[in-house]
Amino acid sequence: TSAQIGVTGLAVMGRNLARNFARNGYTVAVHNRTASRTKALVEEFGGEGDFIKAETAEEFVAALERPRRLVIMVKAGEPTDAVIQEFAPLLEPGDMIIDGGNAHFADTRRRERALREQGIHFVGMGVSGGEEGALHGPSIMPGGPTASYDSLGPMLEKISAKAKDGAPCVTHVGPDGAGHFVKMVHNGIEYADMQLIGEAYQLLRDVAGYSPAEIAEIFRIWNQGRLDSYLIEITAEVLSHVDASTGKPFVDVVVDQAEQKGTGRWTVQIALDLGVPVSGIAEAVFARSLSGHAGLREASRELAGPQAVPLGKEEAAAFADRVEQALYASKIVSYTQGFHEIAAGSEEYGWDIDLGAVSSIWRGGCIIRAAFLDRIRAAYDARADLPSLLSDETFAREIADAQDDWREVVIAAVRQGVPTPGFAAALAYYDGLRAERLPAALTQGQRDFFGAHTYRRVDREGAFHTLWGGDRSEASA
Ligand code: NBP
Repeated sequence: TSAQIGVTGLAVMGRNLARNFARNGYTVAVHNRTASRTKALVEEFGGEGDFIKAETAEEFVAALERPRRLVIMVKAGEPTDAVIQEFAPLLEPGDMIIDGGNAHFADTRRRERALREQGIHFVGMGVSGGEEGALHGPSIMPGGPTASYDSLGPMLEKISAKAKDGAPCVTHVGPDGAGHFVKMVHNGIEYADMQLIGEAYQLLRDVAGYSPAEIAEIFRIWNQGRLDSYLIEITAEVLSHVDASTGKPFVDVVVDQAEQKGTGRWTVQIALDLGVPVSGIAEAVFARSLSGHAGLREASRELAGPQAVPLGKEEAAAFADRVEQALYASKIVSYTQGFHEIAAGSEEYGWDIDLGAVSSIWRGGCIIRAAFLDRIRAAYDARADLPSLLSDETFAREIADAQDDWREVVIAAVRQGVPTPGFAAALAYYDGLRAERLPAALTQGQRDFFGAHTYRRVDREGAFHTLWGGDRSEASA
């Protein structure tokens, strides 16, 4: 017998993905650099389905039916290149290499180009949902040649998460690096979501005066409404958890320095290159980085702040409702920015990404899964060429309803000295887009003054320069 699919790289993700394929009835060839992992997988989980254990690369390739489908699930970066170099010479035209790691999309583009010359289909595949997702159904974002999706797609649809309406959380995102690009932005949005939830928590604690357990209850209530999402749900779990050794709220015994692996940072770096304002995601990345500067924070502890006045009980409850509005409005802005980045990447690289389909496949399996994504899906269904999520009538109306409270929350945060870079940046983005006139006109004047960079006029076509150092007459440039 031969395997319909092979997985090499059997750490948590690869092992669980291999088991997921096997549990869905596929024969799976399994391989890992260190053979003991392969052995352990088959010993522990061999009963779940049909596995073919391969010790060498040659055995692994020989076990696969043709065209071969070979999934790589190793550490992103050099290990991925090493594994490709090991296997590519053993493959034939039409075979597929599927990289399920968190590769940078530029690496995926490079690898796809190189392997295409050999006739090998390279599929850069974003996988979200962590180890649980890999086992029970992740959200899958495959890129690569359309032809490879014809044979790979049905298998991925089987192992993927399913949205509440039963739709599989996978789609062919687009050519070459499109899948990994979308996975990258997914992670950037995840950073922003987490930051906004963190800000809501801190406001409820420091301004409204609630305890972590009380805040957990508030999040549980929010989770029954429009904020219903995996991240809100686990936030309530984390906040209600009590540390066994001290009896204190768990959140109070954890060092408040957030780490990051890089995909959020990539989202911001690429957004800078594409000229897309993803201020909410950027603030989330910077907030993690600020938290990690322990020495700087220590040295800054004595800096002056406002006299904080905690709210009374009734005011606190009303304030919590406002925070819900601020969180929801800011969330709409984060997604607006993230989808803008995907649209810009799609345009830049000619990927033709269907934004509605992207919102669809994030509805299940992944970390940002949420009822909210159904609304985004509906927005793109209503209008496929929506210029921005904020142009959708429903979102525009919801923000209109939320904006007074959103502003009040940012004002309260500023007044009490609670940092809310996510809420504030989202609001500034919203007001920036709304503004009739921006000071960009002044910026253009300054640029023309010191660098003769020219400007355009509101009333005439063309580029102009004012002779600032002379008689200040205007010349066509
Ligand atoms: P790791 O990222 O920890 O990678 C460990 C695997 O890489 C092992 O199988 C290891 O083999 C193999 N490997 C390394 Br390291 N260097 C190698 C080389 N030069 N040649 C061959 N194999 C090599 O595993 P993971 O946490 O399961 O993640 C796998 C991929 O999935 C990563 O790209 C990750 O970013 C991505 N991802 C992870 C998550 C998550 O929640 N963890 C979610 C989504 C995506 P060995 O056993 O011989 O050392």
